[in-house]
Amino acid sequence: MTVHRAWIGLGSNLDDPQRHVERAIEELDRLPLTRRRDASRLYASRPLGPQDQPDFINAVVLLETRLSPLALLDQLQALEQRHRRVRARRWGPRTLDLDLLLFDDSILALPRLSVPHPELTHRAFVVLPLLELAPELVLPDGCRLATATEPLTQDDLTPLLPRT
Ligand code: ROI
Repeated sequence: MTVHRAWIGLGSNLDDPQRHVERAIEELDRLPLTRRRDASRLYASRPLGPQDQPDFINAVVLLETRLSPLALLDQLQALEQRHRRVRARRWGPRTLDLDLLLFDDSILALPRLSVPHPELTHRAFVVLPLLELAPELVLPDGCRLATATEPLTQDDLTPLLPRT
């Protein structure tokens, strides 16, 4: 079975979000047939969408996995459920969001899963942690992430102090 590289975006803005994200980063290393290869710093970010909700904590993780994209998606959704994911409304607050951003150079448009993540290049809280880990990252369409993104402002994104 081949080893795949999967990039995961993490986000939380409820119920001690830093703890949710830190625990999820550890738990991603324990998924079946999967190893965590790298993790970005944690970033505090202003909410995209409705502003009447707490700031988010965001991070990005690189996994090596022998799971298929849909098997990995199942694992990510189960992990979200173990954090008792609450998602009261669309674009509203949540305890843990795990997005499959990239899977090798795959381009997938399945009913349950679009890869690359359709919002990938529009979201500073995804792009900047990704570029922290992989400044030279090339997207499946052959474009470098660093140049594919719209002008993104770092203003709404603050790295937290390194975890000890
Ligand atoms: N805003 C930020 N800053 N970070 C997120 O992870 C995030 N996730 C979401 C919405 C509600 C769109 N806004 C977000 O799902």
